[in-house]
Amino acid sequence: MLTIYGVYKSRASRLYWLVEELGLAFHKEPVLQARKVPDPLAADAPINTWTPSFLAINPMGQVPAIDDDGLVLTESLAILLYLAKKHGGLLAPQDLAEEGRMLQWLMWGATALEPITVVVTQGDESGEWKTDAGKKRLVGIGESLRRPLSAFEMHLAGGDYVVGNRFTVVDLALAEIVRYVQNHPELLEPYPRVMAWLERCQARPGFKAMWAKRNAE
Ligand SMILES: N[C@@H](CCC(=O)N[C@@H](CS)C(=O)NCC(=O)O)C(=O)O
Repeated sequence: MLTIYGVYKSRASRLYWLVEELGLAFHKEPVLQARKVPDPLAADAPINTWTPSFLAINPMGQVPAIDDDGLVLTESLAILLYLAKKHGGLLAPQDLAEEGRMLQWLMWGATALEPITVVVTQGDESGEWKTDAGKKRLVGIGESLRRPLSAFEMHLAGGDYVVGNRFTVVDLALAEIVRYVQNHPELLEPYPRVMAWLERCQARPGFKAMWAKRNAE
């Protein structure tokens, strides 16, 4: 049995999208981020990223994590590639060259893009972007996005999807990372291909099913 640790409103959303795409049965362990729990170590606190039983699964104290018939994995992007490869089909790499390209883009997502886009969601949550200082900082974030998103825009001139001219697990992963800035259209407007690609990815029934469950959480 596949157990997914993490709530929909976390990076676990990318795994919940993938299981919709693959039609996989799974058990959800709704581990909350500790910052969302008033007293995360209280005896009656809901299971969260500081709960000792969860720290035994991921000593980093972060979601998502999975337990797949005893194989415990952390790091959402690694889990996505693992599950896609395990269950096969066109979401997964079809040969070593495709796997190399997928790894390249997943690493790019984790290192060049997500550290910037995640800051935007944090500011959304804290209300920082409504302040004058926050508005200025957001402009700076737009400038930091120029290099990775221009490169991505250029890549998408070669096709509708990132690897292999079809929707794959890499599109799913990157779409979730780009989604973090979607509340701020001015950050994406300079990149029309990226915007159209994101729309294509989010038009999929798998995304819509995940999103409906996320909104209901
Ligand atoms: N690189 C990790 C990052 C995981 C991560 O930062 N998860 C956040 C939720 S989106 C978390 O668990 N935060 C809780 C905390 O830091 O206490 C991954 O992609 O899985």
